[in-house]
Amino acid sequence: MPYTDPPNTDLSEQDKRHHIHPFTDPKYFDERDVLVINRADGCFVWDNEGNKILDGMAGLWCVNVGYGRQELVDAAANQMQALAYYNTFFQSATPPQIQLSAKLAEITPKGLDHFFFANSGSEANDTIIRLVRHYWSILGQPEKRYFIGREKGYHGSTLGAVSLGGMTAMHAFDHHILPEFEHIQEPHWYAHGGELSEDEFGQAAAQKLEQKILEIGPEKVAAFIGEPIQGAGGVIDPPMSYWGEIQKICRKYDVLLVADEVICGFGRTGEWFGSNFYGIEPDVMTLAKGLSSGYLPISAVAFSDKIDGVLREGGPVVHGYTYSGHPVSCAVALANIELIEREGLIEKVRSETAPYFRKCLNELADRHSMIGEVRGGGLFAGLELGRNRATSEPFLKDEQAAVICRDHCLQAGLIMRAVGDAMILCPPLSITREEIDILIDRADTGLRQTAQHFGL
Ligand code: PXG
Repeated sequence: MPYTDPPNTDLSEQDKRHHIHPFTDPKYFDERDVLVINRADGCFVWDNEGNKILDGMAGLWCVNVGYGRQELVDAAANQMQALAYYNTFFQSATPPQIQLSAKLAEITPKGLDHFFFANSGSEANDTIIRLVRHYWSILGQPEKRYFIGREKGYHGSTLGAVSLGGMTAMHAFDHHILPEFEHIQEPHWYAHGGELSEDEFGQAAAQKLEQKILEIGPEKVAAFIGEPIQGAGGVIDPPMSYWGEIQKICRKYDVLLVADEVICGFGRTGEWFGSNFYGIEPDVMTLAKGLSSGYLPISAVAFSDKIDGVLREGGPVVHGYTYSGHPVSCAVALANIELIEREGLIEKVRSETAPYFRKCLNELADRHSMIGEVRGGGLFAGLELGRNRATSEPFLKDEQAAVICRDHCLQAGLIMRAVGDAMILCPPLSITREEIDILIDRADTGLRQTAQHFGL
């Protein structure tokens, strides 16, 4: 049964006493309550005080099919009853994990037919670091160990994944990233484009990869990793000229191309994967979040036929997690993919909701001179805030404009994320036009109150 107890304000107090929150300043709770969410349906969540809030972030970029889908609940319950757990170590497998591997081979880009399972995007990316280095060793090039990522790239929180990522605050947190990880500037035209056209900037941003490879030495570079559209860094969609050039450079220097599809995958861009959206042919892909729409933790790494062929010659794969290919998570992921297919969700995003979403966001920007840039692709977006679009006058860092706007949006019944000075949206793919209207209306209220706050 869903949780329907009457509001219990003690929950917030208990949480403050006993729980260390990820990505949260503990001092935040000195004066504020914890937002306790206790049920959800479709695109809406309910907090502990009974407020119904539109979840403009699909949880944490993951609830692609929306909340409360009975098909996924049934898949989990049935699988738990049949086989709650068995492992995939030591020559074992389970039917849901086998079926999911075959299904993923069908929907991922051609040639990516081999899957390693884990439980989170971070673990999947750590898997990539280990298996890619192993791949180059088998080929007699053990010195090919460097990974190149991007500034503002996000690939997770484990030591390996945080080193792949380019979040300066995360690097500063424990004063250390692993050696043999480098980063190039993110391809954000609005921020760094200067006098260049969007296309020229895309090329120039990609050429930074070539410069970095030459600086390190191509014989030492194992792979380049990037999110097709950067998510946690502020929804940064590169110019269309970017990815083709990146791919060319990777091929030229025999550097593997890794597409981190943790956010872009499973329909977010109106295609199955961000790689389809940009016409990328990666050697490796990271999958998580939308793989199960967040109903259970599961992630996977997709490897190309070529990499798989080499790994087969390299002896045992000395890597794995107790819950790699967990049968219940795999059953839910399968049911999730079937649901996406049956409801034609990706086609609906591509031809209907994403264009409507974008039209509404552009109209919202027309009404608010605080919105300097509307960016993103498919059903996710970033709205860059500044004091005035016409003069490009930014907010000061300690004015915390986006955080203030986020709080006003929440008051208005909408969950958005604040990243730097940008407001981020990533609603469930099941969102309807009517719900997009509600979302825009509430964002409008939040923005108006933010403008009032700053006397604009
Ligand atoms: N890759 C990408 C592209 C991600 O967005 C991960 C890997 C790591 O996945 P796990 O499952 O280990 O969290 C992510 C996760 C934010 C935020 O602040 C974004 C993520 C996670 C937590 C917070 O927007 N993305």
